[in-house]
Amino acid sequence: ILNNENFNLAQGDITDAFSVSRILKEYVHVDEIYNLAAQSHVAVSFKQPALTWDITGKGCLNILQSMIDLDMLSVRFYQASSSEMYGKNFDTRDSLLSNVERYQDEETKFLPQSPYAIAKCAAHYMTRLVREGYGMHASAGILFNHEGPRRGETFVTRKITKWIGEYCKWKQKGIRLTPGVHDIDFTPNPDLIYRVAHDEVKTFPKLRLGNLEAYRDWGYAGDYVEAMWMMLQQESPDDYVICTGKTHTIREFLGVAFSHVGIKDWSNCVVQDPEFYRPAEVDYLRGCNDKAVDKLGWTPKHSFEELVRMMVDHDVKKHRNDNI
Ligand code: G4F
Repeated sequence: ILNNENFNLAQGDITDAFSVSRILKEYVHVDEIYNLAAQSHVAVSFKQPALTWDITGKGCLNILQSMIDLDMLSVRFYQASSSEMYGKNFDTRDSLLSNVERYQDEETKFLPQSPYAIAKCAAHYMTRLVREGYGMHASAGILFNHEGPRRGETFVTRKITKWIGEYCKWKQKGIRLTPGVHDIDFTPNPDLIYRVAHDEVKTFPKLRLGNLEAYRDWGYAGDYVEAMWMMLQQESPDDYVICTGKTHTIREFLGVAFSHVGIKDWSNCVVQDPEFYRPAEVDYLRGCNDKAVDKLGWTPKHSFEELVRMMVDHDVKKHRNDNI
């Protein structure tokens, strides 16, 4: 994208209202503004709540207030809202045990469970306010988890696929596997995977994760970006849930990812570590995309299994090519 002659990178800081306003002054005649700026890691938001608030919450205010002050009321605006805003809305047990299928949609109440989600709620309501108060074409996409090979390496999906890529590379490293790891005559460290070849013992750190029971409605990021653009092409602004309508646990993600590289039982590869549990968890996310399908004509094009395999394939290939 940096080589595209139509692409301009302007340097600024979303938390600094003067900086935002200075940049927007140079671009008052643009057609559309998309705000995807965030400290978007939920676990990090518990450790850096004020920073998260400044970027994720106040950042949106800084853009919208600058647009009002600069009389940019006819510029279309997109806010990246998040399914994290639903928070504690459904209890997993309720959702699974009740006979009725349960989904979150545009009418579902927000019960945010993290500083990140609270900041996203503030930005969401600010977007609605400028739409209703100033007549701006401001829309919010309530996006459920969207993933792909470009996902940051500390989010659970990419953390898993990156580990698999590194592990496959390690396994390939030319050591002939000797059957019977049990023959090792010392107590193995349960945090490590061992391989023995002749007299040589090789180790690899296991994948350390937190809660494996949470449900997420995971889709492919590329499909979701298309939905963002479609929202701003509508005659009227509105809020839309963007999701697949299907939900899976982290455990299920692990199952599909590991079996794609031929590992049926992944239990010896993963360690559950309290460090990766959060002070408050969002147990169950499953969206209803009826409104986006009906009004935007949008549908997700990639299934959960395709998404997982795409990410695993990317990381296996990446690490095979890297000289690690
Ligand atoms: O991948 P995650 O960190 O994503 P999370 O918290 O659902 O948030 C993502 O999706 C939101 C949309 O709903 C976005 F708004 C947000 O910006 C971000 O993109 O965690 C997913 C689940 C959680 O339940 C977490 O507790 O995975 C669980 N998990 C288990 N072990 C882990 C880990 N999460 C991370 N990041 N790292 C772990 O080791």
